[in-house]
Amino acid sequence: MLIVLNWLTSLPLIWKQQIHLRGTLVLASAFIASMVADFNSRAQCNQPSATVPPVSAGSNSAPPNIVFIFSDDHAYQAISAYDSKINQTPNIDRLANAGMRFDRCLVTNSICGPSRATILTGKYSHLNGFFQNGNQFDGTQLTFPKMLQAAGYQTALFGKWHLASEPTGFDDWFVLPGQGEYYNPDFLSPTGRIRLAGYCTDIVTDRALNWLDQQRDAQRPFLLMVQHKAPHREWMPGPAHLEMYQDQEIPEPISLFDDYSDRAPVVADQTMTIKEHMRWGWDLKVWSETEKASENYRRFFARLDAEQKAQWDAAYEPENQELLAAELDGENLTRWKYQRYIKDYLRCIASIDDNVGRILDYIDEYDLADNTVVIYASDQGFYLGEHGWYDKRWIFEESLRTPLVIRWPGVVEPESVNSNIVSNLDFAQTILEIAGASGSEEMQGRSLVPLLKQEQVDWRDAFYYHYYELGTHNVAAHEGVVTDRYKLIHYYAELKNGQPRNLEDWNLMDRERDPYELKSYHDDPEYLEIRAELSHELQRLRELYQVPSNRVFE
Ligand code: SGN
Ligand code: CA
Repeated sequence: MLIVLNWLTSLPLIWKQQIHLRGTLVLASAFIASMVADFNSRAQCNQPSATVPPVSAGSNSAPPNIVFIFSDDHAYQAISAYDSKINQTPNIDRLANAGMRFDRCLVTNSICGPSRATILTGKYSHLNGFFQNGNQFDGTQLTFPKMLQAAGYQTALFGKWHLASEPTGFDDWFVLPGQGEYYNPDFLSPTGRIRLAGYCTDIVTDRALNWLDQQRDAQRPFLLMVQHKAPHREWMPGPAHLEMYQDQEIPEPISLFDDYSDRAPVVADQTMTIKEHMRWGWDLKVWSETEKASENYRRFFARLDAEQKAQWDAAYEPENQELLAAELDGENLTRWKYQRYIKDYLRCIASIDDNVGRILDYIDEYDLADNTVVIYASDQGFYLGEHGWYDKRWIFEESLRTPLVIRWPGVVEPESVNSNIVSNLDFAQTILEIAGASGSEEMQGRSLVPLLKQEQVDWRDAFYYHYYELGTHNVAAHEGVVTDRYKLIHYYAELKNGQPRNLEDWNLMDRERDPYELKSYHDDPEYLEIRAELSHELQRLRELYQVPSNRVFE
């Protein structure tokens, strides 16, 4: 099913029909036929056969190995190398201490599948065809793993994939179906489906290490992608971390009680607040006696064996009983929910960090460290109570920004920090250049290698963002331009009471005056000039990136 949103916002959208599909409202308009043809003809031009470039003659005789460790929804606010106020991540910090931390890595579309598609292709959603979760990735497209294969690399992928089609461009792959499960998860591989006992973050790492040990061809460089499910909702900690942070109070973010005033009304219309939208059972792990008899409860615990379930109950039950006795309400209840949420989220991250350590230890032990580039990143950022929220999607800073740390021994100066606007759009070209392979003309990012080498280069000072999905968490479709200091945001469609409607709302954020993004200056006469400049910049970037005047998505 295709969705087309008319870009000419002065015209009303012609909504022909609405269909609920897997929880996401799918909309269709009168433009479908022409836009299908348009996207398909563009997809035809992107076939890899003609465009896989030859191996370039690299200056280094031994191209480096690349280990790409990737998590799902890991906020930079929860990494101590990024000055976290709430946790410690000693192993991710090992990477940052020996490499470069990027302080402003922005995603093109802050949601899982689209971010992954952008990373693989080096293209915005409108060119790689993956606009929102639920789409199916066109695996015939040119991707950086395919190009590394063509350059002589052995490639392997473990963990979360979430692109619906089978992985392409990997010699070996072993992935979670869909979102995957935290406990005793199933995996898909070319040989079928298998269920493995244990905790997902550990198993993904075990498999990756086993591949390094048993399946790696020592004569060739490799790309190893280790992609965790954690710390995705519903934030289920592993057995080793269930009791971490008990009896501790985690600091709250400044905007936990944001009232959404002074911004476009759509900002208040989302359904992703800690206060209202967390489910008592699945999210907060407090099951009432009635719910304990429900199918939901059975499903939640279906994967845990008796021992795991007993450990789980021992960790949560005493606190749950205290909560019931305390009869909290109002802000105190929200505070309690925040504590439960953030502790579970951080417990999931503690496991990721331990497992990052296992990979780094292996690389050290087998003398691979000197010629292996290690990258740590997430598919997007996440709200850890800022604006009262969990989840992502918005152009606001916490979900727009994602962590990016790169260790490249002998090239990247230890403990270096970069504050340029970089993006997941740049990952493909960066990895290709690191490998000594050429990028493709079709890719829309830029290699970060000059920044990694701290060379003086002209860099982008404005960035284009576009979020499309209407449905889960009721976030408006919006696009915008982002600079060091400002954001101009255009909200152009939303669901109101489950119905789609056209919107024409704008916000202008000034992070220097308002670092927590609590107020729009769009209608402030003082900002007329900057508003005009940003608006011009938005148009320029739309042209540069070939954003179609009608948006199409499946
Ligand atoms: C699920 C989550 C949402 C989350 C989306 C997308 N609900 O639907 O909270 O926004 O995934 O996440 S849940 O109850 O099923 O956990 S994404 O990382 O895959 O994009
Ligand atoms: Ca994600």
